[in-house]
Amino acid sequence: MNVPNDTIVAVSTPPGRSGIGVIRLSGPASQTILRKLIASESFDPEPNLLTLKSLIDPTTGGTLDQALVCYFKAPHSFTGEDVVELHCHGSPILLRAIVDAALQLDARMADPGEFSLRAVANGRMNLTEAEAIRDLIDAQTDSALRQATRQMKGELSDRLQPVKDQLLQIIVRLESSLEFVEDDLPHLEVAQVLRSLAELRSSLEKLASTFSRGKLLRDGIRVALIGRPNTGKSSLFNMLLGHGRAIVTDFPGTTRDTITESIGLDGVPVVLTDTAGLRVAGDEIESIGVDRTKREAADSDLLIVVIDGSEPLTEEDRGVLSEVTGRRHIIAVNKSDLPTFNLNRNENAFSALDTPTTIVTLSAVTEDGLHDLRAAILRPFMNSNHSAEGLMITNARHHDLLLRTIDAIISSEQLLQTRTSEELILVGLHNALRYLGEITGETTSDEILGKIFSTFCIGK
Ligand SMILES: Nc1nc2c(ncn2[C@@H]2O[C@H](COP(=O)(O)OP(=O)(O)O)[C@@H](O)[C@H]2O)c(=O)[nH]1
Ligand SMILES: [Mg+2]
Repeated sequence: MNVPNDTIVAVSTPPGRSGIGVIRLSGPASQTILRKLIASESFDPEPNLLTLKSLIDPTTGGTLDQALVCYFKAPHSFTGEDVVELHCHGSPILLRAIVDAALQLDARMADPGEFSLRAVANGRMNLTEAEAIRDLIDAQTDSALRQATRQMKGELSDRLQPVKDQLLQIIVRLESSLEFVEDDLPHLEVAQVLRSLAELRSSLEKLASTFSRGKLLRDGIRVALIGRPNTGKSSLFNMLLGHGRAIVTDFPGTTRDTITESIGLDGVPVVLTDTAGLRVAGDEIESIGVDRTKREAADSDLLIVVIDGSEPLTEEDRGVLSEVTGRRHIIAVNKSDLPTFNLNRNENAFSALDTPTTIVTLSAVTEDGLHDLRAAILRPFMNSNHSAEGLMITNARHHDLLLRTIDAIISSEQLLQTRTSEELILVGLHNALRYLGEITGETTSDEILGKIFSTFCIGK
């Protein structure tokens, strides 16, 4: 991997005011730049120790800040290069001024993820570990965080290593048999290789199948509450959130805009949207709200159609129900606490829907049925084979490469069974090995690496 040999700088803490803000430098000039920033050419910092210093503006000579500075000597740093951290006061203007000073002293502004890219290039971590740090930073629930931590510690690469070793052994065995055997591979040899390949494949298939759950943990699901006004969408939204976020009134059309909040359900991040409801709008604001509702509904993974079970279905209700045909949805029949509540009278309308339907009866007032609703939201996305624990594939890139590895192994198995062409069998197995190497970064092209690291934060 080609990495430039210059010195980069970035603010590593989030934008905005804070107690402290950390600026990070990495590259051969880090220490020289530090000396100039503290106006002390002879400063010989002890690695890994914080020292309190005044930061000086190199052009004006004025004091910028009092900061704790720390030097990490290559290769014992995050990036494997000389690194300097400046723990300054967390003023955005101050941090900008210090970064500007470093830029004048020949540092370059770091690209997103460039510190991590250098860490991978210098062998401080592998690609899956770097990606796990990004996932850790982005994690939205405890479960997603736990998965990221496991992968950051190298669990995924550790799991893949024996597979790679075995694959390599098989390749070596096949290659040497080919050299010595005049005609075909002996029967016994073929049977053994086939058995080993089947074992490898099944362990990879097992790992790949955890992706449905792993993806869910990382990306979550988008859920929209839809229905005619006054059925209790905002009340249910607040109930799922656990606090009163949306305004609830008796007046139809109160919710005029969409409101979105995130909740965690069983460790799965759920982005929940309360909508203005679908109806013929009374005025312009409401009509914009209704348009947004339609857009929001189109973007969602799951729709919750809220029906007022204390009243007969109206034309508007039927209109909403007709819009969910072909979409993943739940019908939430609300207001079960009211004496006029009657589920049965609507059953015909529900059973007329041609998509599989889950019906949940509930009350936003008594919170009866809340548990059922939460379970119904997750059910369509859960693969019952998987527990919430254990190592999971959470990254689409890893999943895709696992599937390619499996395909390559399958095609080699088929060729081996029919004894078609030994060379082609080997090509397939070499491909499989390369795909596995792309997961951990050994065989990933610079272009792909660039794409991956561009999704990281600045300063990471
Ligand atoms: N009795 C009863 N009233 C409810 C229930 N859910 C909502 N409501 C009432 O129905 C009215 C409309 O509720 P709201 O959540 O604003 O409906 P939206 O227009 O669909 O968002 C309000 O007066 C709520 O208090 C319920 O489960 N039981
Ligand atoms: Mg509302």
